[in-house]
Amino acid sequence: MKTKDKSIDPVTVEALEKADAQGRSTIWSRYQKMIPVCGFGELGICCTICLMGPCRIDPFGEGAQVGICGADADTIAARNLARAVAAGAAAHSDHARGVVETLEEIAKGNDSGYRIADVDRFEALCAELRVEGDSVQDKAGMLAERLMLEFGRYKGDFGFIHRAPEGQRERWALGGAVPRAIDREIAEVMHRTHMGVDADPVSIIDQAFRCAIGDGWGGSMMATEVQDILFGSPEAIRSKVNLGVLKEDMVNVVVHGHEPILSEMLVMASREPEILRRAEEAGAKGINLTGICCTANELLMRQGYPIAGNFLQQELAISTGAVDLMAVDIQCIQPALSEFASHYHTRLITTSEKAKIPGAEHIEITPENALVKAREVITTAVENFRNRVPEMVDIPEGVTDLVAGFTAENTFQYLGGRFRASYRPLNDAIASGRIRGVAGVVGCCTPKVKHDYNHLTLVRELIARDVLVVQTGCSAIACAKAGFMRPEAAEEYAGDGLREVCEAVGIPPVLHFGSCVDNSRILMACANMVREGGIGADISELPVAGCAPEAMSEKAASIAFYVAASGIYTVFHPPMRVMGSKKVLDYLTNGMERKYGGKLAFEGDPYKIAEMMVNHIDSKRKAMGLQPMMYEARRVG
Ligand code: MSK
Repeated sequence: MKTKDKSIDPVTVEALEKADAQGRSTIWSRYQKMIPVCGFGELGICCTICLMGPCRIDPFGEGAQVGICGADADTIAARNLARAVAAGAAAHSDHARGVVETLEEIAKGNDSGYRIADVDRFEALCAELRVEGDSVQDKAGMLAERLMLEFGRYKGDFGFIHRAPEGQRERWALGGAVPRAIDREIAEVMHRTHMGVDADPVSIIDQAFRCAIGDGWGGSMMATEVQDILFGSPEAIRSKVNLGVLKEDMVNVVVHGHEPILSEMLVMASREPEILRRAEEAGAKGINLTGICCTANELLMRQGYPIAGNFLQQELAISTGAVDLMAVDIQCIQPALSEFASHYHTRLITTSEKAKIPGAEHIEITPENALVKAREVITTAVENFRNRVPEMVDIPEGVTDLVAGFTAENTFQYLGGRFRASYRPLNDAIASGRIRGVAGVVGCCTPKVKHDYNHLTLVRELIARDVLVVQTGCSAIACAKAGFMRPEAAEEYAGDGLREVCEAVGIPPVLHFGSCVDNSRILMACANMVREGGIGADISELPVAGCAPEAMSEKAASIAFYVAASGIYTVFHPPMRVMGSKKVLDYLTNGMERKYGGKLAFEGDPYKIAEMMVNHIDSKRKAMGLQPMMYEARRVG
């Protein structure tokens, strides 16, 4: 495959051509070596769960139709998928646990460097969860304890489930899908899928839905809430994106992973006069902090720090020869980074006890020592600036402007203004046919799909048809690079109705809602639209749809599961590994709708995905008797 066919982003193509010419191993070259991928694994009908196998089912019906224990293709595919969902839910929820531990540190009164940045949000959450106390410190301790309960509670109401519309809660209660506790549902997926336990594919998949709901309305929502409390609730903010944000004359520190616990402390350390003085002494004009993946999204949303790239660009950032240090925490960090960095002067530092990489240095950051260790990390970067090899420095020029920082809470302020700060303007615009509906386009990028292509094509098609798009994760970074998150994008790409709304209030037609855990913001936006009334009495009645068109991680599977189980039609690509099981495929794409109000679909062509999502949105508009659309869709291209 030619390099230009691997990514739609010219900046990525330029950097990749250089890396290829230098003979570097990249995620694309490793993927090529893996082709053809194992067909049994791809169809989900290879079982490695017990030690009798591995077993695989012959999809052509000639060889084995059951494994050694008698599990058939349906049981095997269901078990494999349920385990993937549980792993994704575990990742999000363990992230949340780390954030709550940081809140606990504030309660102890230790000089950790952390503080409560959004007191209003903190007080509101305390009131919502009926946490009382004499002082902020007191309350912080009790709030942390109250939230920790959600991981292992054995009675009482779960998490933030009370925030979901009543209709959805009733569906979950009827279907036995209300989570009992975050960790319990993850553990139960693992138990049920152990050899010789649950063999009914629908029963297994339903447990995976309960586990995923525990992520969306539990772990992920908790992570978002507490991060906003600790680091500040985002507000609309301008910044820049793509590899060109790296600076030749500055110390470049790239943060990568997911937890703002690390990056926020690096921000503090990088602003300290003594460290800045040392940078100057080393010959640098300052410290340039930027990021990859969702840590970057967190820094962007709250502080406006620029983003160097999304998941597939992590090695390419190092290939510029200008990254003095890459600090990684958890999730989406390719182990290949350590071999890749060995060809450059870049210091690769792992910082989480949970994520070590052979060949990388380890500086462990905990809530107790965060600021001290963050200083050590930044100082290491400053010292390493001296080791730059000028002839190896080659930073591609492209950068794009963007506006980020939208949330379920502030979106209505931007849409309605100070005097009409409610979801009413959004609901009215939808009801009157100015805006068709809302789509969440989220998730990763993968070498299986031309980098960023599905994200950009789908989002361009949607906004041309007056669908307001909200985004998180690497999908948000992809569309920011393409310029969809500039207010001018409304004029350039949006249909007339959406353009009018965006131009009236000065927002882009594509709103950046944050990192992967911030998909909980999208759930809350849907709940708020229902609460405002007039366009659906339940999330499943709203003219909304979701999509992860270049999914890669198990977290994406968990997100798709909780979004669909919350009543939202959700398209996913590459397909989940269930194509070898008619029963599981049929349940996910059809049968589950009766129980949850939403369902999944698998499709890889972004034009077809757009058609499917728009058709779904239109069917919901029709069912609610909303006005016909005011304008014809804009022609794309
Ligand atoms: S970082 S989970 S590649 S969105 Fe959240 Fe990007 Fe997917 Fe990781």
